[in-house]
Amino acid sequence: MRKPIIAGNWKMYKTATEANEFVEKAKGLVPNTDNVDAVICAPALFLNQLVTSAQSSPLQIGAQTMHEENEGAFTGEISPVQLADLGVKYVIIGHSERRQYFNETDASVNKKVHAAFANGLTPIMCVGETLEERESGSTGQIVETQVEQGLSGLSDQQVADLVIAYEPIWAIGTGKTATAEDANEVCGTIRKKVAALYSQETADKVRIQYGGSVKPANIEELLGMEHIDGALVGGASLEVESFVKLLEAGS
Ligand code: G2H
Repeated sequence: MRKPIIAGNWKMYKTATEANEFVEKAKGLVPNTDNVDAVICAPALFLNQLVTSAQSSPLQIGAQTMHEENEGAFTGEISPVQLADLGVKYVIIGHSERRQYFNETDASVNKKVHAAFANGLTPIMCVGETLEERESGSTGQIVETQVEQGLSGLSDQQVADLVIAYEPIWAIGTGKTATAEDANEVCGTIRKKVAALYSQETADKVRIQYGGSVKPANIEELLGMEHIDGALVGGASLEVESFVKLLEAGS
């Protein structure tokens, strides 16, 4: 059985003080995480303090992006070596906002996924279609291509350990959610693609999250679907109470 993973993606929200308050408050409220992985992907500035403050809690800390090189003259960037050294466990790779505003491509996503594994980080690799692509009926093809190119060159074991987040771009921060059935269908397409590229055994192990306006009101239905193993959550992960409700639904 795949263990659900609920990951908050704070994007560019919160100050250092607010981030600390969140973790302190969450410590007493986060449910037993034997049955669900609870992750907060925070702005890079707070990762150091959050890894320390979350140590005595079930929360695990993730980054929202990283560079693919271990070091170098890349002003403003953060390397996988630096993240791993801090004790960060997860890193979101290729979020649609990175693809849209920072020119990330399937090729750069692939390099970053390899770099994450090389440094002991678990990548949360994001894929998803635009509204135009959905309306033209090419969702399956778009997502399959993103999966194939993003995973290129990875071993079976790495793919089994990976987390894939299916985030339809039209559902991000818009309040529009894909129906649970639609989300499950695309997550099923992703799993089938992994089975074709690797093996059914590997496809049965990879965890696939849904992301895009997930909230306490819709999480249970989404998690009840065969191919949905968790959620990548933006807005509804910013308040402790709401994040805890999401975890409770997953545990
Ligand atoms: C999609 C999601 C988090 P939200 O970007 O990755 O954000 O839940 O606010 O739609």
